[in-house]
Amino acid sequence: MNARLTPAPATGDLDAFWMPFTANRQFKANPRLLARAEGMYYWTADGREILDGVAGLWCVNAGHGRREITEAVTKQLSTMEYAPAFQMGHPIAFELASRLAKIAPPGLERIFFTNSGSESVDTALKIAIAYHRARGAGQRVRFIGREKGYHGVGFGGMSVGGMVNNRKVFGSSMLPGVDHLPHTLDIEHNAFSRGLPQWGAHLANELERLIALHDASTIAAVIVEPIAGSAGVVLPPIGYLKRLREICDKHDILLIFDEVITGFGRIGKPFASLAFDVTPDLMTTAKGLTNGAIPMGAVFAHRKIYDAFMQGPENAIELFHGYTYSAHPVACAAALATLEVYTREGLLTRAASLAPEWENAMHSLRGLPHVLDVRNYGLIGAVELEPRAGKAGSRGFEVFLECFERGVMVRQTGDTIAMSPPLIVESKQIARIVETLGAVIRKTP
Ligand code: PXG
Repeated sequence: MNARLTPAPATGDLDAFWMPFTANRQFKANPRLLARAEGMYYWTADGREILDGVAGLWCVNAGHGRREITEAVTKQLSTMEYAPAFQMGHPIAFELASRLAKIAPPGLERIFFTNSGSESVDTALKIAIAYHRARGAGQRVRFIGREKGYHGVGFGGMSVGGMVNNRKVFGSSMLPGVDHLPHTLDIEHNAFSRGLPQWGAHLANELERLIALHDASTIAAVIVEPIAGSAGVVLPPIGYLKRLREICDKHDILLIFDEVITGFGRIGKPFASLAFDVTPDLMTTAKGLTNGAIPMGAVFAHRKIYDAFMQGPENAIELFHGYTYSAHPVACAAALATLEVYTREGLLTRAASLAPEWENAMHSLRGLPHVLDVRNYGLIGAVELEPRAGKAGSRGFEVFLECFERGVMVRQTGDTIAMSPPLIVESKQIARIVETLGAVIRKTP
């Protein structure tokens, strides 16, 4: 491995931290330690500058070290560090929910707070089941997810998700009654599409087949990412999401969009459902909600869903669900400050104006050795490399490591390199990300 990677800190001991989604032994032998961040950059523990091509993990949409967010968090910590949200309230939780409702897709004006994308997904699944029950359709308990989907790591999200490594070990512990749509990645038909692929809208019709198999009366909801991120960027073919919406409407099935990655400006509108003009019934978010500064998620529910719960005696708790840290005041303060920054700097729509430049830069990588596909939308991009025989993922990992060595952080999933820079990215930084990646791909055998 590479000897120049960031050395361990003076305190030395990396053993105790069981790292998430990481090859622990490999990492601890050659750690990559980030110590500071500002704007578009990280600095490693040994002082090297790293251009952030992934917004942390798709979350730092306004760039690092935003003073307004830090100040709001500091102020809230010194005013009231915690307040419960069960049978109690605090003002900024309501203020934040109202602000979010104003930028929400049409009708999705009721906001349930969580602490992560995984919690948002499991919350949305529970709301879907409870909603049908509240309407007298308690037999609607099945979910339809999609192959290559990623909906976090809770038992619900894992079950509706479709990434084999996240599932295979936990087989018998999954939710029963889950089925999966086919994914929409088809390199044979769609390689090097610019923006949304033309081919594949008909794949949404597979939903009719699953409905015919299980009967609509047993299905609570369909959950998909408008654009799948974790699986290496999978785009919806033109017309696909609209078709899913039509089929769900026809059969009274709820449609859940998981916008943990696409939410908060990533593709040039506040949410993908606005960009694609398809409105789900429930929308899960996290990440960009607080610019990654404090953990927080939010489920946006259509008013009709909330209203269905507001029946029965007024002193009855309508939904037996919530977290100690739902609407944590410090997270609410971070989110409010984040929304201020997004609004003032036009970041929720900035990706739309950068998209053509981003697309051209990404597609300049077409024709390099081992490049099978380039995909892009908004400020999301991916380059799929040919796997080495018998060593899937090794080429992707080497490319990721060498980019880091050259001062650019990208994200690797198998042999796909994904990018999603902070929405403040400038032209010269787009050029640097893509030139570095190109140079590394050229020299990686
Ligand atoms: N849904 C979607 C669509 C996500 O992308 C989650 C749920 C779960 O969120 P939490 O906050 O529980 O992690 C995610 C998370 C990657 C990568 O490399 C993506 C995520 C997380 C870490 C890495 O693509 N997405």
